[in-house]
Amino acid sequence: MLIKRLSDGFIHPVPSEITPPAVYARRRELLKLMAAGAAGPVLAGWAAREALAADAERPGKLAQLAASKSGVDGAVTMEKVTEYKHATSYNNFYEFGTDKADPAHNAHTLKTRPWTVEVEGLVKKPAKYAIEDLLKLSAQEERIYRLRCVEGWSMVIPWIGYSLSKLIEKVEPQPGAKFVEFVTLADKKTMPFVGSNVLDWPYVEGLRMDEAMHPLTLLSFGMYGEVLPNQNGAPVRLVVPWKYGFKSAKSLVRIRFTDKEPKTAWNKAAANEYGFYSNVNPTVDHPRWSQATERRIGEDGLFAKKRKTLMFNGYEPQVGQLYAGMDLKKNY
Ligand SMILES: Nc1nc2c(c(=O)[nH]1)N[C@H]1C(S)=C(S)[C@@H](COP(=O)(O)O)O[C@H]1N2
Ligand SMILES: [Mo]
Repeated sequence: MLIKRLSDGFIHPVPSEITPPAVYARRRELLKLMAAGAAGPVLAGWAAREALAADAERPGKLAQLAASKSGVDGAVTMEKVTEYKHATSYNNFYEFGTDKADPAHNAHTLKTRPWTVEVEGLVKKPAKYAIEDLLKLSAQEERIYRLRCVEGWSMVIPWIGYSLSKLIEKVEPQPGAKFVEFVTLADKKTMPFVGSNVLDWPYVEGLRMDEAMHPLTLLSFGMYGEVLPNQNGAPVRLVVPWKYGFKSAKSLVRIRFTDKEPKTAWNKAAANEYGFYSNVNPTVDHPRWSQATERRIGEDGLFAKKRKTLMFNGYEPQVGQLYAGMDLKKNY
């Protein structure tokens, strides 16, 4: 059955079919088959050719990062994935400047090896993980998530990583742990804006324990089949797809379990604008602008229609229960 499907065109795609999205789709198909344990000699030959084809279509020039297709229901497969060039050139990473183009220009100075992530606070097994060990802690999965910035733009990105819950289970939080704090690198030598007063460095974010444990919350090491570009938060970042982009802290160095709500960088900078929860909510306006619509990066021509922003960024079926009974206007 499987072999027949493979011989039906997967093995010998006509050259005109080898367009980047097609190669990408077939690579994903292969990974799915491999995950199902269907890899055989025929497939292996195909995989070798496919790898060559994929190599020619690599979005960047970074190391590849293999991942199987995710079983977590976070995909937005009906939507077009944002082009790599947009996802890597329009960024917020204030350590490298406040203009959207700054991180792509400046983040080459970030040194991502050696890199460690310290897990501390209210856990039974505090540990300092070398990035190499963190990468191997659980199987890498590819998940297509929307990322929606509080400023009103969004992207659809094929992230690679695994649920943060895998790490949390490993370190065994103590019963008193109610929140998780995420601290990111603040290195004046390599990050030109650390030292400026735009934010109180280091950049800090936080989640409630159940949010951190939710399977959608991704500890991400890559995107588009490769390791993360520096400007996107190398070598490891968070992706919390139902919250505004600023909750997805980049270049993590410390994860701390605590009994108190962490003081986050944006909340400290402007408490009335950036609350702790920061769930994507089209009915709660930012004090200075509406959150009802968004523009998708790459589709932003003069006449491109804005999209309606969805409650919890479209992940309401998965995460709505976490906030049952909470006043989401008060807890913005
Ligand atoms: N360390 C750090 N992480 C950060 C930021 C930052 O300035 N510093 N910006 C946040 C904001 S506001 C957004 S919208 C996302 C952007 O992620 P992207 O560049 O991969 O799209 O990163 C978030 N993580
Ligand atoms: Mo953002």
